[in-house]
Amino acid sequence: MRAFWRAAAAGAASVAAGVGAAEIVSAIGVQDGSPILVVGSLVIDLTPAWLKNAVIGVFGTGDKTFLIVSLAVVLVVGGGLAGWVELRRPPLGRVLIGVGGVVGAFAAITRSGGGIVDVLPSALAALVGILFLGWLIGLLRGTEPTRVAPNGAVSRRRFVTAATGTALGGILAAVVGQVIASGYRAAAAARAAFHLPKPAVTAPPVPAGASFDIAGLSPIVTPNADFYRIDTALQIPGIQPQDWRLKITGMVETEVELTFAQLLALPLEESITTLTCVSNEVGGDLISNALWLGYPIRHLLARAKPSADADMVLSHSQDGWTAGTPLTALTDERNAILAVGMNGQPLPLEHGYPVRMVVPGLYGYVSATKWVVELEVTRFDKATSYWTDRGWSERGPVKLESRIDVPADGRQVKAGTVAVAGVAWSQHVGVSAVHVQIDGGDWQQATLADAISVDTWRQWKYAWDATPGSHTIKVRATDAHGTVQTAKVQDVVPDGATGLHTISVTVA
Ligand SMILES: Nc1nc2c(c(=O)[nH]1)N[C@H]1C(S)=C(S)[C@@H](COP(=O)(O)O)O[C@H]1N2
Ligand SMILES: [Mo]
Repeated sequence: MRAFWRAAAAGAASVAAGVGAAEIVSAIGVQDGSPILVVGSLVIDLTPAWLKNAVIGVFGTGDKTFLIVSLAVVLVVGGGLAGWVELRRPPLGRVLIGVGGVVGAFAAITRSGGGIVDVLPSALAALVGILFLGWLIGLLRGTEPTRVAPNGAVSRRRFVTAATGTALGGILAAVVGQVIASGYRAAAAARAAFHLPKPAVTAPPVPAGASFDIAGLSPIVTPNADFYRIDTALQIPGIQPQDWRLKITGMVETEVELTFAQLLALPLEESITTLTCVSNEVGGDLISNALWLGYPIRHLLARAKPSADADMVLSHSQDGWTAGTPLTALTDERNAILAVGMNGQPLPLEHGYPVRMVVPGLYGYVSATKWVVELEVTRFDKATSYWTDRGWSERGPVKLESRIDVPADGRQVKAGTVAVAGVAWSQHVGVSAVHVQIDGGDWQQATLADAISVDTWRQWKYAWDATPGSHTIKVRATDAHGTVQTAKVQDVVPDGATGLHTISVTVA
């Protein structure tokens, strides 16, 4: 009987250790994969309405607490069971913990916006739980009296210390994880309650002819969930909108300070702008296009009155990241904005909630500061930024590029007419033509979809008469100045890749 309780305690402690480790990791990295929260929200979704209502009837607004406490009870009881089973029939207890991990992973991946990385915390929880269970049950077995050591080879105290330490460590880790994530979660709650103001200036409608209906071709406007994400933030800054301030400082006549409420009260403008990363390889997917809602930075800079010899704005993120943008890119007529909305939604947390910069024509590392809190007017010969300090170029205009989306590289297609299609961009200049080359032959003119603006990518398509065999397909864009995209291969460092996207396909 004593052994039963000790084994159960070992199991519960192991589960605590696993969950604690996972809570810490999800708080720091994955953000949404907290096993407790994902399983909790899965339970909420699966609970029939009558039971939900009954629980809310009894516990009122404490229903969430009730859920978390119930889950904790389930984890302790389940862990206890695993410990007991592990003592009697190893490795069934460890298998049971593994099953728990699978449930967590399932819950994580089926959450809206859940992705494959969200399974990691649950996988880690299971792994840590299994390791601790094996260790603790091993110790427990050692405490059983044997002929060799009548009082137990391992002292009971050693087992009790190990199990208690494991349990306390796990609980502490879970609590610390919750504390670390609380800023992010509070910001997520504020974002969920926030409704975007109506634009004073709406974006011109996307022309019907801006997109071709071809399976596999990138949609002309990228849904938020599919928008590429690049940043150095291990923990996404959780900014409460009421705490957000933008300061314009440095070489200005008057410093300007703006609250979120003041920003929202300004006449906000919609614009569709493609964003791309300097680390995008030729043919890569670090490029997306969204409808932004924001306020032109040039109006704010006009209030601050930069001094005549300033030529750069060093924008600072809440988490200390910086970008150096040419002052002229923020004061000329282009749509350089402080964005609060993305595709009709408040900025997603990972895309800069509550406020980020969007500057057409420049790679993100020199312009697209997320969680922006300060615009420091300065000079290129006085200040450097996060990535220029790490060897990337001071200036980062987006290069003329094109990409083949369909057919996918390495794909097998049927002989006959095959739709070859993709996107091309020459931000702030515009694309005037796209050509396709099959097996090194003549460059053939592709059909361009209507442009939304010079600041967005443009779809193209080409009807290829595919004959059986292996073929290579290349694409090449020409910009509105008549400049032809270079075939010269350059790596992404220091200022963006060049070269022609080339794919191979087999025609059957
Ligand atoms: N605060 C902050 N802003 C940032 C970054 C960052 O690391 N931190 N990365 C930049 C880079 S390199 C790019 S390409 C864009 C990507 O924006 P996205 O994640 O919304 O696509 O954000 C930019 N803004
Ligand atoms: Mo980037």
